Amino acid sequence: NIQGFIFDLDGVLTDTAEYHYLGWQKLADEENIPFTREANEALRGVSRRESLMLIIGDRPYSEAQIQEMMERKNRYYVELIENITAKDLLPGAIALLDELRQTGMKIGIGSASKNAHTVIKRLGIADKVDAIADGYSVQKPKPAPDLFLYAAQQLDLKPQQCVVVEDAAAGIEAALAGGMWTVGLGPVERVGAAHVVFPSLAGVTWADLRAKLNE
Ligand code: B16
Ligand code: MG
Repeated sequence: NIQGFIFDLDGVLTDTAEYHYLGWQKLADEENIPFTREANEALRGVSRRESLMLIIGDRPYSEAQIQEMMERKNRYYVELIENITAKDLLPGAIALLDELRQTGMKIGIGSASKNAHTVIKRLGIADKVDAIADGYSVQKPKPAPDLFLYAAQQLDLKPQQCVVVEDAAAGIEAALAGGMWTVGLGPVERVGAAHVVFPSLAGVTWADLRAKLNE
């Protein structure tokens, strides 16, 4: 039976994708690499290095240059997320978090971001979260199950006792590989592999989830 929820951060509780986009766009412009808002969609839930690799393609950059570009983009990003407040929580996020806590569920965060702690603090939800797995927690990024398994371990739960809420295909894949229940947010073309799919968290209650997960 379900005893905990692990939430992805970007695209589920808040929308930092826009800030990631602005950071990557500035870097790409400086490097004269074509990049668009549409291209940024493919970077959802993808690690920082993997994102850069997708942007630079087969351009011959050295490892030192790659490191420098990752740091540069992160400086732009960190500057942008300084302005995040509770207003940046996505619709339905706080209501579901609070309801789940009231039913006694443990709450974890499973984010690929190395800035997850900062974002969680700025959103004002640090005291609603029992464990955070972030970009520093494990080596292998999603779609490997490692990040979510780490979060479950931190919550002291077995994978099959956890529900992962994700907006990225790689995140759903990771959670399924880890043996967890999955809730996909967004279009079926992206998160259709999940046990349950909703357009967003707006209006989603524990009763809805329990019914659909056959608890
Ligand atoms: P950072 P999530 C992911 O967050 C973002 O969706 C992705 O765009 C970003 O590249 C990745 O975190 C790494 O973030 O550069 O801050 O370490 O969806 O896993 O919460
Ligand atoms: Mg995400």
